[in-house]
Amino acid sequence: MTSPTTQSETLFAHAQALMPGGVSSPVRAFKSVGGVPRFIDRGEGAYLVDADGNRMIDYVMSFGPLLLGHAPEAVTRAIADQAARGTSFGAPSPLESDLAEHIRSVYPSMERLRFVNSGTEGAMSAVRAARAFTRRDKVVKFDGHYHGHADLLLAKAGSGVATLGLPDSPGVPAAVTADTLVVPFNDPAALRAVFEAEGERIAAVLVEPIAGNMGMVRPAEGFLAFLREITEAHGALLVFDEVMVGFRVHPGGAQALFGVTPDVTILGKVIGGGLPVGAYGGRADVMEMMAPSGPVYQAGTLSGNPLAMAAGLALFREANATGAWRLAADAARDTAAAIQSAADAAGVPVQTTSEGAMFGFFLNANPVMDYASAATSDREAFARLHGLLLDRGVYLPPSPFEACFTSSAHTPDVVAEAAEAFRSAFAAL
Ligand code: HOZ
Repeated sequence: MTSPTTQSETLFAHAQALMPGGVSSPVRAFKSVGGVPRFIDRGEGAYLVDADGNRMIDYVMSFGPLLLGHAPEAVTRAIADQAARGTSFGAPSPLESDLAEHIRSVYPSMERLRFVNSGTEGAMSAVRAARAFTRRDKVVKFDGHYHGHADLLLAKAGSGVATLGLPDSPGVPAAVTADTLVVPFNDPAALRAVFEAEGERIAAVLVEPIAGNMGMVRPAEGFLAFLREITEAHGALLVFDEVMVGFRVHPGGAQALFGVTPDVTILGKVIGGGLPVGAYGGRADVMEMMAPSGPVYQAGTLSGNPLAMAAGLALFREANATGAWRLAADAARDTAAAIQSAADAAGVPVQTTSEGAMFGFFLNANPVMDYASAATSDREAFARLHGLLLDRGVYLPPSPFEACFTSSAHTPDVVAEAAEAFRSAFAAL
């Protein structure tokens, strides 16, 4: 039943001679699950096809943006049309305002926003804005939350560093993270203590409202509302990093789902329909700090790139017209249920969760509330399960510390096919 990997092996060997670890981003090197990373030839709807011709149901979906599945006609046509009109201007285009208007209609808290090229850029720019606005330096983040790889936020950052077992990252000077205060997720007492000690120096609290980079971990009841209260009480800003959950856990993102309004929001790849893009935005008085309105500098030639803007607009138009979010959400709920029932039947302890078009699971007998509990999950069993599923035509994120994503192309038939693979894989575990 082992799927062929000869082509991926050859391509991986070639890539390793050219790029660190053979990849452009560490998690996809399969270090934590073993085996050869599948080199992808193409995506088709809910499926990936690798260089050996293996066709796999994709539950990564480029870590979020592909709400319509791979290569949806509406998006590829919009990209081709725009490419014929120019791929980069280094000057404003009306597409930026069109997409900004759509985003603001869904995220009214983003009174002003700026496009950047990735979630990482969005997070570092949001922190710069918050620091300038509050005239304070310290930033609070949560253990296991990932806000991209900017130096100041690369402290206990979940995701890739957790996957690879790195404490954090060499190359980040201690002085740069000295103002980054890390507290456990879902622990109001710890946060209260930090605010009691440092409240007047804290510019912002950054949070993934549902964590998606230490596996998928929900906020405890009332935790986000507590963040809103304590930041307001101390004159700090609340920043929601919705790079993973935006347009995913709810059509209006996590802030609509939980009814908590942040001061600043960071969005990522989903607003570019899978092309490289990000944005940060929020209260007008905070965002007007940014140049050229205000003195805070942040810039980029490819920011607001017309291809990415056109792709994002096409994705949202098509998703609205086809009810894509609901279809993807049904698929996430049903896939999580299939995992739960396959694990139960095999007697494997599992914790599953889904919200909207996103789901996750931990091979853990106990509920997961924070990074410490996520880290007690059975990583070795996850690695074996990952391989068993690849051989059965299901592609999960190659790390127990990533979340899973569906699309409207994950039809009930596709989910039924995946459910059969889960049954067989858990039985073989
Ligand atoms: N941790 C990243 C997503 N949450 C991984 C991105 C990638 O390797 O493509």
